[in-house]
Amino acid sequence: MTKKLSRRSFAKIAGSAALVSTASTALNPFSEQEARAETPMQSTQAREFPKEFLWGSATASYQVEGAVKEDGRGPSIWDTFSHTPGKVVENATGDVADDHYHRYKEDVQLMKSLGVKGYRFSIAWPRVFPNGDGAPNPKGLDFYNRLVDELLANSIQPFATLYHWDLPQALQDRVGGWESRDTSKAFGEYAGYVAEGLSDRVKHFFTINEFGAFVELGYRTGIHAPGLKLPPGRFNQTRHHAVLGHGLAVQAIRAKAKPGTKVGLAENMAICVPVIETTQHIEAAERAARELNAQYMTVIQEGKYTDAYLANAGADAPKFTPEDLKIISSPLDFAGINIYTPTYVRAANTPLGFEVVPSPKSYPHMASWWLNIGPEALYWGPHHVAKLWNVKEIYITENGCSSSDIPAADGIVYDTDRVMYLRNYISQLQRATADGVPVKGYFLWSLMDNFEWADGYTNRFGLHYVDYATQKRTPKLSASFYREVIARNAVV
Ligand code: PNW
Repeated sequence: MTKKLSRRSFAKIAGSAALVSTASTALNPFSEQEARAETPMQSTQAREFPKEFLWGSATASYQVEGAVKEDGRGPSIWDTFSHTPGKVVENATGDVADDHYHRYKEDVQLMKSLGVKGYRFSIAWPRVFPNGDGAPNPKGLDFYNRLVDELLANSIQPFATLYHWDLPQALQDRVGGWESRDTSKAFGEYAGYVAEGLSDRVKHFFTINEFGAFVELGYRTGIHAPGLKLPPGRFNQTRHHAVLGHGLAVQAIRAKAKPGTKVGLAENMAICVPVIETTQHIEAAERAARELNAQYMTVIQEGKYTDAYLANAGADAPKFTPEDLKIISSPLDFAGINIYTPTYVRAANTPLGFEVVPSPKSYPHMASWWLNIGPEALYWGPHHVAKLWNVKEIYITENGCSSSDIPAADGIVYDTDRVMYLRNYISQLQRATADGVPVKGYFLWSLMDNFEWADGYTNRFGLHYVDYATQKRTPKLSASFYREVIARNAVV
């Protein structure tokens, strides 16, 4: 029901604002029932999400689980990489991380108190196949059985990612990891095995998380595991094996999972934002979205590499067969996109009709140097995917940010910058759904602070602050904000 802001309630709000500086420690940001009743609803109502919109949160195995030697788990390339001095800030490792392996029940309660209806987690391949292929380790899948049961008992839908970068070290050693088609094949087999075991309860699987990050950072710049800097030909072939692995996994899941199981991916496409919203620049941004994602999303959706990609790569282009392209473009049920940051595009008189506009030095970013703030990314990302490839079901599989979180005297992190970031991004997502773009859900990265890859524990992305010495989780201000968004199904 619409509730106008009466003069009396306005006076009350203005009055309490004046009190904030002296009374702030007495205000409990987590008892917001009263505040909710007092808030003007008119504008909020106009900013509602579709009725069945699924609000969720996300994590990934190596970033939260710890317990790296337990119950028969084999080593992954991230164990090796993080234990190599100088690779990760402060030589941090995921040996313990958030100890989620033992504390998952407590973590499900954190989700419950946020009100999320979906949890995106990833399965550690080396827990299930310690050697990458061959004999499975039943105790590995048991952990995910327990987690899934706990989620369902708390009315939270499990969304499982099969590869969030923790490749079994055995595959890296034996065949060179994703440099080899053998890894693509092994990934398919592993995916089928997991789907067979979990699809009676898990209805959504993501094959691979962020081709655009793990291949580029792991095999070209060497910033991530396995830390390689391959020359262009071998690098393009590695990209090809990653999308081939995705396609083989889709086929294996279709073959082994219960009917009705849905399959997609979680890709951090370049999100092409028109510099100004005119037809000219919007069309340029659409062309750019196809070309800048040619190696991953475009070939997966269209079953062919773009002419420009192949021509530019020349002799370094990947070697592939028509059969490969068929596998890679196996039909999907939905597309997941991870969205953090915009790529600004303008129309230009170039062969492809667009140009990427570099960011000025003063461009604002969050705590991670790469995390430029551009809320419209959450509008244009889904818009391009729906328009270019006629995708009917889209999930935002990650969105969130790092901030330099420090608990205040009362123990709470007042992360107003994260709230600012989320409010602006979620507003643009609402704009997309209001336009009829079929976005079905949103998973906030991340449920809690965790191992941020090469940045170790220095960059925090969580809605919950984790004290790594005690493993205590404390909700930040942004957790309260997100709970409000979920409760009202609207931007607040
Ligand atoms: C994603 N970049 O990684 C991953 O899926 C998560 O595991 C990660 O914690 C999260 O985003 C935050 O970083 C990225 O350099 C890593 O542009 C690096 C980049 C983008 C995404």
